[in-house]
This record gives sequence, structure tokens and C-alpha cells, in this order.
Amino acid sequence: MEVTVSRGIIRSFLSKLDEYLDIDAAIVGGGPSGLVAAYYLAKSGIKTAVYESKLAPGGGMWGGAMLFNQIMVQKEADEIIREFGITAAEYDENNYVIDSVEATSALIYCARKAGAVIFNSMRVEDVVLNSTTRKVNGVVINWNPVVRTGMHVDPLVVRAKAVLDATGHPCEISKILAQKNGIKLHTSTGDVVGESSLAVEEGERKTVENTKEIYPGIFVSGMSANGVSGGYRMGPIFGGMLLSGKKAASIIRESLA
Ligand code: 48F
Repeated sequence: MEVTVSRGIIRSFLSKLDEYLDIDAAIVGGGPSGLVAAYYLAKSGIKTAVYESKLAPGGGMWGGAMLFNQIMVQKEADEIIREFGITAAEYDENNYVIDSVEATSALIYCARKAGAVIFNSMRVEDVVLNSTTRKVNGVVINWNPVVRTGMHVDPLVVRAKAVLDATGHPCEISKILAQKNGIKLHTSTGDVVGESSLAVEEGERKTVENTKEIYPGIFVSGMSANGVSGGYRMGPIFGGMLLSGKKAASIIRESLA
């Protein structure tokens, strides 16, 4: 029995990893924007994997604000909330108030049920830049505990037609791409501009506006989109994150068509 349990896990995991070595969309970061993007991509039949460095996907949504586990979501994101079956209580004419644990678990569950595969505790530490086309076409992965403990262990590589940087505030993948390759991103400076201080309404609007392809093959969503293009942070309001994830899925889908 002991061997059966171990063999079942090893064989099924290796077969999943093998099947997802060549994919359509690699989502880096399982926060709200990445999970929403993964859901809509997988739902339309696009082979999608999410790489989340932490054990639990969900990013900055679990904790609400200052660990008060409630979030606010604007009614503009109504369609997405309904699509994910999230219970939303009306707070005022523009906003819902939502249990952050229900919202986060719903995003994870629905992304997975739509067909996106989630690799947790896996860190994307670089991208693949095709030397001929100069297009991003893959991600370099390693176990997060390996990276965090500084072990000198080479990674594995996944080919992906599109990569989404959904890493949140650090916009880690875009920074690595710009720093290592001397290329110009589609931003006002050609580089990662950096996030501005908190401004809720402007931040929410800019999150969606800044969701775009920033270099051939690589897209940004959520706070990563703001970090790359110089948008504002906005705290525990999540309509922009959800709408950004949906927009990212739509532009990635168009790029793959
Ligand atoms: O930070 P995060 O929740 O990103 P988001 O989707 O949402 C932002 C909000 O949570 C909040 C906010 C709302 O107004 O401002 O901050 O933009 O999720 C990002 C996820 O990416 C993971 C990280 O652990 C987190 O779960 N992550 C970051 N870098 C990597 C990564 C990496 N290199 N590889 C894999 N996962």
C-alpha cells in the first residue's frame, strides 16, 4: 500500500509535468489577476499552466486588509463575480463587500475546474528569449524552496507561446526580462517604470489600461501591469485585478489566434 500511494503520486505528477512542458499560456503568479486570466484562457480551450511560488495560490487576496478578511469589489466586475459563483453583499451603489476566503478559494477552484493546471511551490526564475525571433517563448522553472535556500541547482524549461507576468507588486518577470536583455519594453521609458503610491480610483482604472503585451510574447496583469507602466497601488479593492485578468486572457487569446 505504501508503495502504491507513492507510485500513484509520482507517476501522475510526472505525467502532468511532462504534458505541460509545451503549452500555449504560462501564467506566472497565482494571485487574483493570474487566476482570472487562467480561468478564461483554459475555458476557451487554451492550454494553460499557472506557476505559483507559494504553497497556496491566491496572492494578496486571502488577507483582506490588515488581516480583516473582507475585500471590496466594484460593481463593474459584477459579471466576473457571478461567473465564479462568489457571494457578494451590496455595500453601496458602486461596491460589493466580499469574504476574502470565499473569493480566493473560488478563483483557485474555478481556474482549476476550467482546465488550467496549477503548479504550486514552483518559481519562475527567468524567461526563454528566442535568439532568432527575439520573442519570449517560455519560462524557466525551479522549486521555490530550492531558490529560497540558494541551492545551486539548474532549472527546467517550459515552452509557452505566451507568458503572463502576474507576479503582483514586484513585477518580477518583466524586471528580469528588461535587466538581462537590454531590450525596450512598451512603456513610457522603455523600462519598468515602477509603481506609484496609493490612489484608489486612478489605480483601478490604470490597472486595466496597463494590462497589455509589453514585449513580444509577454503580457502583464494586475499590480504587475501597474508596476511596469507606473500605475498606482490601490489597497484592498479588487475589481481592477479581476477585470485586468479577464482583459489579459482576451489579449493573449487574440495573440494566439
Ligand atoms: O500579489 P498578487 O495577489 O498579484 P495580483 O493578481 O493582485 C494584487 C492584489 O493581491 C493586491 C492589490 C489589490 O489592490 O494590490 O496586492 O496583481 O499575486 C502575485 C502572486 O505571484 C506569486 C506570488 O507568490 C503571488 O501569489 N509570484 C511572485 N513572483 C513569482 C510568483 C515567481 N517568480 N514565480 C511564481 N510565482
